[in-house]
Parts: sequence; C-alpha cells; structure tokens
Amino acid sequence: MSEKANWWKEGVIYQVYPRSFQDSNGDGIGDIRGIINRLDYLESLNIDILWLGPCFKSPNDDNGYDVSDYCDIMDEFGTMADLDELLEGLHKRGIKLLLDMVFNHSSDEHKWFEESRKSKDNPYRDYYIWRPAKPNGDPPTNWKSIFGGSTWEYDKETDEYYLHIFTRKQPDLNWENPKVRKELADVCKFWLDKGVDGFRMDVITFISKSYPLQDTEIEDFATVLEKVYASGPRIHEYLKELNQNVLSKYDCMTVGEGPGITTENANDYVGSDRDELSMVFALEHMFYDNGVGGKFDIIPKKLSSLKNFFNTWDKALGDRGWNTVFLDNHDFPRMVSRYAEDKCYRVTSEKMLLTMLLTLRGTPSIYQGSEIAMTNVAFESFDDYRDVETANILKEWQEAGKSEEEFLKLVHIQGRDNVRTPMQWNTEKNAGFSKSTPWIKLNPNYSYINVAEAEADRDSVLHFFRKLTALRKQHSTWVYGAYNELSTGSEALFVYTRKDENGAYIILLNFTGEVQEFTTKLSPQSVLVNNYKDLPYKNARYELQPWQGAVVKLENAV
Ligand code: TEU
Ligand code: CA
Repeated sequence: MSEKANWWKEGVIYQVYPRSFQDSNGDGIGDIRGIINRLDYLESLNIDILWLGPCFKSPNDDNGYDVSDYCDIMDEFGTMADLDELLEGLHKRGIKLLLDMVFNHSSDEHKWFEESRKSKDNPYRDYYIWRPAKPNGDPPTNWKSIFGGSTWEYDKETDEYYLHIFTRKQPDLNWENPKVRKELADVCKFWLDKGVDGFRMDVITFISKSYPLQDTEIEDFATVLEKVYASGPRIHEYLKELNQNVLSKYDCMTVGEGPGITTENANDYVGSDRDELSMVFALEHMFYDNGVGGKFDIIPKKLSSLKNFFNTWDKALGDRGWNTVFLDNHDFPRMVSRYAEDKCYRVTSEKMLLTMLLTLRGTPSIYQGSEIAMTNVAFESFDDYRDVETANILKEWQEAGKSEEEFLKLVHIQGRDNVRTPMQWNTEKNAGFSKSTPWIKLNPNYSYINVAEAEADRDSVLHFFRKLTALRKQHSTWVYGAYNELSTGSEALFVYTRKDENGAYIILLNFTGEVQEFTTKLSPQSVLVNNYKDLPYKNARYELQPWQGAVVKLENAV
C-alpha cells in the first residue's frame, strides 16, 4: 500500500442538505433538531462522515451558501446548542462531522460587506473586490456570473462595482488581503476547537484571482471555470497558509469543491506532500453532458466519457493524492435519473450505481435520499421552483425572448431543485418531513419511494446500501487496492478489478437495460454483492442482466 492509511480514506461520506432532511418544529424547513431526531437512522447506514450543508447565519439567497455570520447558526436551523448536541450525538455513534465552509464569498448582508460598501476608505473596503466602470461605462470585465448576468454589481454609494462570481448577494472575498485570510482562519479554528472533524470547502478553487482582472474571449463555460476563475496564482500559497496555521494542528480532513480543477493540477491541491487539502470533489463528470453554453445546453451522454473520467482521475491521484467518488450532490440531478433508469429499473439500477460508488478507489460521497433511490422531480410551473439559479436563468431566457416551455423541460433534467425536494420518510402527510407545508414541494412519488417502505422490504435499496457500507469496512482492498478497468471502449459495461496483497475482486456493472456478456478468465470464487439472484459464469463469460451490478471475489489474489 503506497498511500498512508487514513480515516477519511476509509470512511463513507453522507451528505445532508439540512433544509430538506427533517423539519422538527413544523415550520416546513428542515433543521438541526430534525437531524438529531434521525441520528439512529444515520447510524444504521454505517456511514462514517456526515457532510452538513451550510448551517450558518444567512439571508438564504442561495440556501445558506451566502453566509452573514460564519460563527453562528441560521435561525431557521436552530441554535448553537442544537449544533453542539448534533456533534455529540454523531461522535457517540462514531460519525465525524464536516461543516460546509463558504469562503470564496460571503453574503452581502455580512457585516464586513455592509461596512465595505459604505466608503472607499472604510477599513473593510479591501475585504471585497471593487473596481470602477470601464472608461466606456461598461462593467469592469465581461465575465459572466455562474448564475446568469454579469459578475459585477454596480453600487451607487461609492460609484464602483463589486465582483460576485455567483449571485449579486454573494460578493467575492478578497483573499489578497491578509486580514481576510486571518478572519477565515479564525473561523476554522473556532469550529475545530468545538470538535468538528473538518470541512467541505465551497468553490475553494476560486479564492485566488488572476490580477489584473481582464476581459476573456473564452466562450466555453467549463473552460472559463478552469482558465479564468479557478486556480489563480496564489491559490496554493493561501491553502498552505491555512493548513499550516490551523488545519495541521487538528486531526481533521478537508474536501475542496473543485470546479475547474484538472488531472494536471489536482495533485497540487491534494498530493500527500503538499499540505493543502485532503481531497477534492472534481466536477468534470458533473459537466459531461454540458455543451459550450453550460448545463442547460445539453449534449448526449456517453458511458465511455464517465469511465474515462474515473480512469484518468484514478491515474492522476492514485499514488500521490486521494480521490473522491460521487455521482450527485445538492447541485446536480439525482444519480438514478441521470446515470441509470428511474422507471422500470429504478431499484435495480440504483443498487448498481451504489455498488460502483462503494468499490471505486476514492472516498465515496452519497447524497441524502440515494439510499432509497429518490428521483428527479418535474414541477409543472416555475412557481414551484425555489433555486436562485433557475430563477435567474429563467429571467435571462425571458429577456432574450427564448421559450419558457423549453427552459422548463431543461430544468426538469438539470435543475438543482431535483435533489432538494424533501427527504421521503414515509407515506404520511408531507412524507413525514414536516407537519406543515414544506418550503419546496415534495416529489409526489413519496407514496411509494420512502424510508418506511424500504425498511420493510428486504430487497430494498436501503438494505442493499447498508450491506455495501458494511462490506467496505471488511474489505480494505475496496479502499486501498489498485484499480484497473477491463471494459475499455464499451458503451454498455463498466468492469474493473480492485487488487492488493489482501485480495482481488472484479466488479461488473451493466449500464444498459439489455442482457450483456463479458468475457474474462477471472473466475469467481464467491459473489459478495449482487442486485440479482444469479450471476452465470460459463466458458469464461459472465452474463449480466439489465442494470446488473456485482462484486465478485476472485480465485487468486495477486
Ligand atoms: O457550487 C459551485 C459550483 O461549482 C456550482 O457552480 C455548480 O456548477 C452549479 O451549482 C451547477 O448549477 C457551490 C455550491 O455547491 C452551490 O450550491 C452554491 O450555489 C455555489 O457554490 C455558490 O456558493
Ligand atoms: Ca424547522
């Protein structure tokens, strides 16, 4: 084993989106007490690390990704005492807690920004990025916000623009200013001293800007992320500083959200000799069906590009850094709807995807509801959508005279609210999520997709997931073993081995609704995981049923 063993490599991350997990006080909004009430459920999943979406004070322009106080809890979610109790309850059950730190930007209602906008000589002016208009009166650069419109907002008070890569209520912090870095380091220290186990760091790749800020000619959205917004010249200096001054003093982990990270530069962030981040969430595969115009410019998906992503990232990070493995989160469609089949084979194909997530090399991150195969939702009216991205881009479409109907169809496929509908606990009112009307409508399929039903069904995804998480703990090869794809070029199958001195396994995954065969001399000793009863192996050939997924222990270890 070339890498150093580590709890965050062996653990399984489970992501809770607090607003949509469980409401405890009947205001229709999920809260921390709700999570506390579900601690036994979380323990029953055998997960190791809970990634809690941002729970800090926030006006909720972007559901907590716009923080107005990093050291206090959002009113709707509860109190600091609730957070302390959650932390204690998790630790008692052997589960670590990751908080979601949003350090690229704050809310415009943060006191730093309220000061900053007051005058050009305010001591907080340089906490943010201010620029005058271009001589012709245009905004300082032609950059486009990820959520539509310009990245620059004009502020009358001082007759300048401030930079916001996300919404205008999310002004970018100026990391060039050592005072800003000190403030944010103190925030980390505050939470680590409380005993939290680490952080998911929101768009951490964007914190260093390339000065002077200049117009870009690049049209392709993903390329803009990579070349203009991400990995600025001082990024590694900043991360090293934070690591050295704070993170390295605790047994904690960090996972940086990494839009714009590439296989060429990923190790600069996570290489074991770098002392920066533990891991990153590379997002390349989340954009794999995006055309030049971004997520609502959809191009056909190919299994080979998904596999290529896993192969190249494993190769890049395998020996020096550490990877993460995921197929969705609070920003992207439900994995069963996007990568598999959410109708006839919903249960079977979700089991297959989970089999993959738990057996690739890298720390798996599972989004709430995947363990019961929750699906995308298709609201009929824009009135039912809550996401600021959807609202802003709808406005752009309207202004450009483009068809709303067309956009609604695209939102059904790509919108972020697909994954933000409330967790489906049972068939009671509001799926057991809340006693009153939830902040966002439920997916009507809660009548048959819910935790209670899954608990009662021996063949459910839920029981299957528990088995997978338990098995991963027993087979260190699934964590550390070398990975090698055997099905290169196939648009139907994903077949790979995991091997080390402790064992050898072949993982066979059928990504189609048809029977497929796979020829290999690697004969089975025993089948450890299977979403069907049988796995025929005859004349050196495995036969796989529609969306079948299996983990097979091989006769001979390496
Ligand atoms: O997301 C950053 C990110 O890369 C997104 O721009 C992603 O491309 C987008 O959500 C796709 O529609 C993070 C958070 O995960 C997201 O929820 C926040 O809205 C965003 O940062 C701003 O904080
Ligand atoms: Ca509530």
